[in-house]
Amino acid sequence: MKHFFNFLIFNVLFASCNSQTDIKNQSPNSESKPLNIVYIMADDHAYQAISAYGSEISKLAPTPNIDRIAVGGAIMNSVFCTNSICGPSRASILTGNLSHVNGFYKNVNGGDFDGSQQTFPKIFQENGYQTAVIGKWHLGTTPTGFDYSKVLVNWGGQGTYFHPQFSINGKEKVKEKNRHSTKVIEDDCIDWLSSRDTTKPFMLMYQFKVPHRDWRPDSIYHDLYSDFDFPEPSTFNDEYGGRIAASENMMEIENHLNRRDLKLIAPSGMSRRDSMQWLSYGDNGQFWTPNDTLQGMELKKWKYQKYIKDYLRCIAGVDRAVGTLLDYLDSNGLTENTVVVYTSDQGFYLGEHGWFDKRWMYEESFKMPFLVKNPRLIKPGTKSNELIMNIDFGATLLDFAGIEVPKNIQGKSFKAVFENDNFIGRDAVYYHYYEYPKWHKVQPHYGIRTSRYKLIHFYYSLDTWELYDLENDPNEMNNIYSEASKELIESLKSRLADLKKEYKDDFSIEEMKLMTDTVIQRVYNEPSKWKNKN
Ligand code: SGN
Ligand code: CA
Repeated sequence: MKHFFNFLIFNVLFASCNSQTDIKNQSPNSESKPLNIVYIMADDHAYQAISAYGSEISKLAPTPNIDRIAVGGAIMNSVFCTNSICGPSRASILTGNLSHVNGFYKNVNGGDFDGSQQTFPKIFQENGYQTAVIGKWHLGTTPTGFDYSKVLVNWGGQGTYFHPQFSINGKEKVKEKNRHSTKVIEDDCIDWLSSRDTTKPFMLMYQFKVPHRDWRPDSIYHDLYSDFDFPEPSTFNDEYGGRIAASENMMEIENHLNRRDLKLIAPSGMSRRDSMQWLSYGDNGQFWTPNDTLQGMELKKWKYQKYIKDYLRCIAGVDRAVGTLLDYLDSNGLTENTVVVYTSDQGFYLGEHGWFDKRWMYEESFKMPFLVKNPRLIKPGTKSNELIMNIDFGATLLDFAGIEVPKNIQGKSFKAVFENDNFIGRDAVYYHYYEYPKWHKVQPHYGIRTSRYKLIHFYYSLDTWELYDLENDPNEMNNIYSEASKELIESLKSRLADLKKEYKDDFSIEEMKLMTDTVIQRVYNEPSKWKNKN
């Protein structure tokens, strides 16, 4: 217990010493024009749904504009999230620190992000950059470190696809009446870029709500992909043998998609409360079928097609919006001196293991898509398998811009990957997920992944280890923990212990369970004074 509260004190000290960092006014670099940054992030965009990554479904639903970033720059194949849910990933990206250090480690009962901490946008701002964040934020507190913010605030900070509500600079609230959320964010970004102070460089965070559950595309995409079906992934009918934690999940396409997800319409005449209940039927595994003849495997396949098509239709909107931005940079002479990143707050399941959602340290939700263009540095068509974590993003962007990277963050710049063919980076990445049981009943776990192996410990109401050989079993269907050599397990456990120490995450199991159980109220989300106003 004492140790757990030490962790809170540690954060406070950390935050106050961070604010002392003085890295003012280093010149952006030797080139005549300063380097701008556009950081684009979607919500729950799986790498399998970006055609640059080459999956079968992405061949049928390509993303030509997002791919332009990879063509003109680099595609990173081994970028990992350190806690695969929305707020925690965003907090780690902003601070360069793991969840237990920045304090935002759960979405549910996890409180609000402490915006007084050092973040990479603040450092850009202190170095003369104009900074803005537009779109999804989902951290409760008003964004800090930005000259301009316009972020989604309704539906618990998730925002909605239609009639989304935004807060501008934490003061003014606006509700969109007509446009789909992607279109609003797309237009707002171009408006901000067009009206910016052109005497200063800029750092813009362009963050979409899509393709988050419940996957509602703009009506202009309703007919897309309606004349064919997408193939199901090879692990679609996984039965979770040898993986107890996975077998307890509540995120199966077959059993946990609700009526709202599949766009059923509640019977007319119901009260709002009853219709909400009717629509969320299925969340807890309640059986339903849209018509009595659709049953069994046919029903599961039907659900998958509904899900994947709406998901990919949402992506079509993002791809368009990325194209709009890239075209704007081209036609305003900005392409050569602007870094463009495309990523997602975490990965996502598109039917692999029979799932939707994220959270697990298994590849599809652990791995983040990451495409980056920096015309001054990165050779077009670069491919990298370097092991990167989301805590590295801010450091790398600062480093690209020639701004000193603070020493007191856990992330590291990976700029050298693009400069030096012999660069030796990390030998392993670290992961820790805490939220339980809501949503989707994923047991808290931590682990280590090297380029070949992955070792996971589920510790909350289980005590089980899993080990995967990613070279021979890339789909992680075969937990080899009980049959692997003692030497292999010992060497991975010893490296994992080193990482826990290095990242100051060496709490006892009891303390970690307490972190899961601790209820930290949200204070800032949807201030009550807004609730009844339009
Ligand atoms: C909502 C979703 C969950 C999802 C979480 C977290 N349910 O609660 O399915 O896992 O968000 O997503 S919903 O029925 O309300 O859509 S995250 O991206 O914010 O982490
Ligand atoms: Ca997310």
